[in-house]
Amino acid sequence: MTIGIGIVGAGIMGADHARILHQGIAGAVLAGIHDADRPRAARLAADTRGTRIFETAAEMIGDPAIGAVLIASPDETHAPLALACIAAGKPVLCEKPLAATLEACRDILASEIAGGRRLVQVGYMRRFDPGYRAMRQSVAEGRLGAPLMMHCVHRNAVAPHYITSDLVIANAMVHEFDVARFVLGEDFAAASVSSPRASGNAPARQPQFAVLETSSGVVVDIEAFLDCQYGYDVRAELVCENGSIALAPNPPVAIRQDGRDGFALAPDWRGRFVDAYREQMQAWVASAASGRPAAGSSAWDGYVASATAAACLEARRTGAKVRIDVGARPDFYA
Ligand code: ISE
Repeated sequence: MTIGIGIVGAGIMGADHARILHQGIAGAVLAGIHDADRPRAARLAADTRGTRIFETAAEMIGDPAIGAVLIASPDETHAPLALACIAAGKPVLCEKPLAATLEACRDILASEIAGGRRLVQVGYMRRFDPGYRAMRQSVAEGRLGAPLMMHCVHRNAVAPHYITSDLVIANAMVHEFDVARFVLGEDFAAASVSSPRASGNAPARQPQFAVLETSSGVVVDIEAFLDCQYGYDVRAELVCENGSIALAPNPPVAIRQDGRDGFALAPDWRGRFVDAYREQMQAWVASAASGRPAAGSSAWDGYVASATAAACLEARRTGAKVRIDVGARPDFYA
């Protein structure tokens, strides 16, 4: 059985997902594109050898040729689109964040639970990166003793103009919120945030530095600096009682040239996480075909990442340490 995938949004991420599908994902075919900007949809359709263009997202979601929907449109559209897909009984891979507000995240949870099927996977692709998976496994096996601290660095060369200091947290740092929970296997209990002064290269946007505590007392620090100029740089080290485990440079080859010895950096996340994006897509298609819940982040995980971001935004605003209480996870998401 081959599932027809419809993509909403033909921007950077929509185009990247279309390319991955077009290059070949077992059990799936790119079957439709919708973008509010029709010429942009037409360009992507042409790049993917004439994929069908739908005039509205609703038409695409309702079309029998579309078996599952990938949402890569602006954040405010995620919730209405995900709700429409749940109503139509179609699996969804929704780019992060799950929704633009916590209330909208809760609407998605309620609608999925009411429908009785887990249809939503959130595009926190780092869960499919081998480095983070190895960290998670080492925690699960207890090989290095109990985890004590996790240090995370998240740098982009240059951020788009619309990314505000708040969005550095709500749109970029959310990756660390999700993947640190994935690695540690527990929720956060408290957050505090410091905002260093802005770089002269991007005077309107401050880097953000968060310190989170998990319920068992692990401390996770996260630097998010989206204007570092030199490339895409994501690092993580988990420090445990008897050793530490860290992400290795990616790609794992060093280049010696012009008197230097070093590792090349990808210009942005699409290159750094190219394999993770592909694995994420393949896992999503497999879950859509089998009807089993997706292997990646669930709607609950998406909600928790956004709730953690909301706590960090409050901590940034008030300068206080903020308690994080996401409530009990419904059994539906166990
Ligand atoms: C950006 O906002 C993203 O969406 C990417 O997924 C992330 O890896 C990148 O660092 C963010 O700035």
